[in-house]
Amino acid sequence: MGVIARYREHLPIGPATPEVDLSEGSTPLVPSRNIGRALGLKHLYFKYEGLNPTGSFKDRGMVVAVAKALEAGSRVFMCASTGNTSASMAAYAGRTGARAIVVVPSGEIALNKLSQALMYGAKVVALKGTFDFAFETVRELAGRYPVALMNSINPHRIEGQKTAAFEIVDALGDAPDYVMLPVGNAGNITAYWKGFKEYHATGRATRLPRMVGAQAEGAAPIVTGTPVANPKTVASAIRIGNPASWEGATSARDESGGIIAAVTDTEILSAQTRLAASEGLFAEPASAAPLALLFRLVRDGKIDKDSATVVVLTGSGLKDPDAALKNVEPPIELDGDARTLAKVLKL
Ligand code: AN7
Repeated sequence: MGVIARYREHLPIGPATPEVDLSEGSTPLVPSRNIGRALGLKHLYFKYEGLNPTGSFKDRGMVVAVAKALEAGSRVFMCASTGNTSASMAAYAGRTGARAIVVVPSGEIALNKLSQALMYGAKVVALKGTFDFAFETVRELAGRYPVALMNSINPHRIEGQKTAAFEIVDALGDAPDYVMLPVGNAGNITAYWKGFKEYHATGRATRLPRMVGAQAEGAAPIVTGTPVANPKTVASAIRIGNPASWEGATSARDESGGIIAAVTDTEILSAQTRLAASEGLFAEPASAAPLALLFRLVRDGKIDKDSATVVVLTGSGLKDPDAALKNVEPPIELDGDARTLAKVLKL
């Protein structure tokens, strides 16, 4: 069952909305086995969004945006992307027989995300410049030509993405104390906050979480309060200098009593490795940013040890093996037999 079937009554879906479904959503909320204990946190969970059909949380919003675009008669979808949005849009376009046009910043997106967009049949343009420039360009085109803009300024994306907040409450029985996630174009933090507020308003949750956003130090416009002309970070998914949902992110932060802070690339890569090696969860670099921030907040005594914390792992580590491989020992190259192998391994 996809998110439209599961949360239909909370979504802008009517009898005229075509059925679209890739069994997205319903991702596991994995209790921490080792990191929580090491930090002294009793209730730490990972919302593993990498298990969505295209490997990221984007599928939740895309399924709703695609259903609504089809309902409105659109057959050409367009987006700018740091990779995951384009993979997701291309998949749903392929599935529904629509055309997908993807504009990515040339040389700036992870290879596996690019391979997804191409395999799902999108027309991919690698545009020279930043993501922010690609986004501006696509926005301009969408204003001028009959194409549906599928970036997260499309409100139906936010509607779909809020279902992740519903799932967390449905799994835990109430909202947690902290929800931590990476912030790039800032649609997701906006969507989560909307979801928690809606569940709270209907009484399904008795409280609201504090929203904690993580940006990368070289791409931290919301933290510094100024757009970044040339954002730089190993976490290509959140290499964004002028977020479209800036206002949504600061509202989520301020209304919830949360924070948005920056972490370094070194912290991101080390959190990514620790997450994989000690929890068995391989997430892409952007997804490790909130975990890196959690380490810092715990160190600074800012997180109550009895609190329930959910760290959202927004994308699969398989999206960007190049980034991951920079931070681990390479395989042992060996030309030998069982005896030499045993010796090398010190068995
Ligand atoms: C894994 O795909 O912007 O703050 O074009 O891929 O809602 O933008 C991706 C963003 C976090 C940030 N984690 O979410 C795109 C794109 C992963 C991501 C984010 C992205 P937003």
